[in-house]
Amino acid sequence: MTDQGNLRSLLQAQLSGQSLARPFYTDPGLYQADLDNIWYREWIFAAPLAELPKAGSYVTFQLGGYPVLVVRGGDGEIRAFHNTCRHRGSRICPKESGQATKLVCPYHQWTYDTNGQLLWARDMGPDFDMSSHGLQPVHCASAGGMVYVCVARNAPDFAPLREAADRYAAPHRPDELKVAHQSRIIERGNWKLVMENNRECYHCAGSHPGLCRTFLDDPDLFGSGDSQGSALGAAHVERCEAAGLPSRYLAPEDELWRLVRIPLVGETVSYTMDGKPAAPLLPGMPFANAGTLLFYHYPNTWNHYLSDHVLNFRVMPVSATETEVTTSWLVHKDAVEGRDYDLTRLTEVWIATNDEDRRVVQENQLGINSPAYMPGPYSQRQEGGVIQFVDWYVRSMLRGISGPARVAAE
Ligand code: 3BY
Ligand code: FES
Ligand code: FE
Repeated sequence: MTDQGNLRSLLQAQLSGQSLARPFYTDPGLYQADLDNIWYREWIFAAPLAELPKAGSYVTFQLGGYPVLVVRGGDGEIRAFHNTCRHRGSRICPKESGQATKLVCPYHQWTYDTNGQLLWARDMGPDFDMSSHGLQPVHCASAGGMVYVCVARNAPDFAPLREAADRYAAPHRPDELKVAHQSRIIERGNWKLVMENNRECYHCAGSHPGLCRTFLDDPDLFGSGDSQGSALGAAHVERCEAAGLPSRYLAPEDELWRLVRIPLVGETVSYTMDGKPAAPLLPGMPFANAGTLLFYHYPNTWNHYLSDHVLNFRVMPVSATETEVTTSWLVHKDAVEGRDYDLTRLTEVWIATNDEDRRVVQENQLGINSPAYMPGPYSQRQEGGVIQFVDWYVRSMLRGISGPARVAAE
């Protein structure tokens, strides 16, 4: 069902403003097409910079079929490699994260330095060339305190994102943050359902009692396009910009990513049950009631930069109907748990929100699995962000299948 001709007809038959046809959410062949045409071409959020604080800090993850390793070298540079040994291919780092001075393959102990060079391989004979058996590099870059990778041979231009995200995130001091907590959950739903759900708050009043204490359920603030449609949003942007906080809606033409700072409910300042701060004010922030800097980047991340902490969300596809969501809570590195912040207070709202979202996504998937499912209309008012995401997805897939043969690194 998913040869290129069929896929093209399915994509072309897709009506803007309606949810996708069932195979887009259920079919393993289409899942593979998503990997080939989106996940193996775009920049993918891998880890917060704060997770790689010193030389030898590393993080590993599975990007579709590719095990990937991100490591900070002795020179301080962060690099990414395919996590597959140049001997017989074993994964080199089986752990999800850690600290290493050298990368030793667990199978036959071939040993690489943190720059990916092969340092040692036992009994390979006099003609063996160490220098041509280094780890295979993966494109790696950071923006706004977030490390991204791209497994394509030619990665898309990262410069516009880096410039924008670095500038907007700077007052939150992304290179002075530490990971206070991380959670990893599996949602039994297609990755697009996870992203669609995040791009609207039509479901928020019904699902997120904790989050709604502080997050404004107003589609004009965070949907598609400029948030200046909301007078509250416009006033917030003006006040923050005047205090030196980059806040104005900013996105490239295709809205592959979007930055905008929006207010929270009333006098609340953070995602806590009482709306009061969860951690000390980040040192670059002029005031506490700066709301949240919203930043998403397709296909796999949305983020909140608050005045006292930063939340990074990483979405990774696992199968046609399973998606991993990793959440990182970041606070200033000098803040001490128990003295300056309480972990429960810091994390309880989004732990609950993630779980509530997991449930709605799973129910969404179960209903779509029904042969009776038909694409339904999005609310133009409430689901502009979903329409924009789905349109982006259809365009990206069409571009992918009509472009040159797949260029992902072998
Ligand atoms: O995380 C977000 O971006 C918000 C929270 C609820 C829905 N979404 C618009
Ligand atoms: Fe890595 Fe043999 S597979 S040392
Ligand atoms: Fe939600």
